[in-house]
This record gives sequence, structure tokens and C-alpha cells, in this order.
Amino acid sequence: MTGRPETRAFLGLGGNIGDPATTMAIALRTLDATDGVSVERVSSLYRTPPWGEVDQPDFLNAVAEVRTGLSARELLDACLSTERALKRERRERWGPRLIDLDILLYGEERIAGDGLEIPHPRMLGRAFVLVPLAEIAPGLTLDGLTVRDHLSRLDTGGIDRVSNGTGWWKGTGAE
Ligand code: A4P
Ligand code: MG
Repeated sequence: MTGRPETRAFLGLGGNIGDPATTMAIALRTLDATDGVSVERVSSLYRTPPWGEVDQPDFLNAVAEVRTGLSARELLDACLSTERALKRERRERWGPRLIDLDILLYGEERIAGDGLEIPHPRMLGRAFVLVPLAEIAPGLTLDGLTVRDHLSRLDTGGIDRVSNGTGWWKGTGAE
């Protein structure tokens, strides 16, 4: 632990090759087991049409709220090493992926530079981020609007909730 006051951060998870539900569940359990990171709340899993490069399989996406004593940079490093441990193959931008872990929000901080940008620069335009975020934090305010309001501006067509509840990541067999 670093002794820093704890910060509430939100992480976006996604994947569309292999078994993304299992990979995302392992990623969350790995982060939860990381010193200074505690997974507090996780959304349901959603099946989402590919955004960006559309000629690829549907994604599964989810959002998690974590409490952390790590700095934003240390949290990114924890996310990147978790991705690496899950053998993510880095290929084309917006292309297929085993697992993608993005820091969406880190407290109220705005960070730009040094390879880190928070809030995640594209999150407000992405229904695959805002649908799960609205499930766990609908009233959170960003740029003067709630997550629910931001979401109401987006097309959510083709997004389906696929887990029955939010315990899908715990690996107990109970969904
Ligand atoms: N980095 C900087 N800021 C951050 C941050 N806030 N969170 C750096 C995480 N990483 C951050 O990331 C490249 C590097 O950005 C990281 O190593 C870190 O040092 P990346 O995720 O490999 O970049 P990318 O995926 O090539 O680009 P980008 O724009 O981040 O892609 P996204 O946003 O991850 O989008 N469609 C659906 N339905 N669902 C999806 O999940 N995902 C993508 C990928 C495309 N289409 C999708 C989905
Ligand atoms: Mg990314």
C-alpha cells in the first residue's frame, strides 16, 4: 500500500476473441488481488456490436468500480500487467482483442500526458461504456451531465445484457 487516500476509479473491460467472459473475470480477480486495489462493484456483462472497426465479432463489455490507494499511473501499470498476464496480443487499433482494460475515471482527476489520459477520451461517445457504467453509477456527473443523461444521447441498439446479475466475475459458478 502506498498510504495515499483511497480514490474511487472506474475501469472499462472488453474483449471479443477467445472466451472474453472468463478472461474479464480473471482480470477482475487479478486486480482485486493486487495490493492497493479493491473491486467494489461490477456491472452485468453486455454483448455489444463492434464500434470503430465493425468487421469483427461482437464484444462483451463491463465496467467495474474499484477503490485504490494507487496513483493513476500505478493503477494503469496494474491494468497493463494484468493484460499482459492474460497474453493480450496487440494488433490493429480498434481491432479484435482478448482483453482491453481502460481506466475510465480516477476520482475527479483530469490527466493528460505521459501516455495516460483520464477521463478516457472516447468514453462519452461509446454506448458500450456508458450502458454498463449507467448500471452501477447512473448519477455520476461528468462535464455537467449525469452518466444517464450522456447515455440518453447515444444509440444503444444491439446492446444486450447477457449475465444474470453481477457476480459473474467471482468464479464461484454463481452468475
Ligand atoms: N492509455 C492512455 N490513457 C489510458 C487510459 N485512460 N486507460 C494508454 C487505459 N490505457 C490508457 O491502449 C493503448 C495505451 O493507451 C495503453 O497501453 C496505455 O498506455 P489500448 O487500449 O491498447 O489502445 P487501443 O485499444 O489501440 O486504442 P483505444 O482507443 O484505447 O481503443 P479502445 O478505446 O480500447 O477501443 N467495440 C465494442 N463494442 N466494445 C469494445 O470494447 N473496444 C475497442 C477498442 C474498439 N471497439 C469496441 C471495443
Ligand atoms: Mg483501450
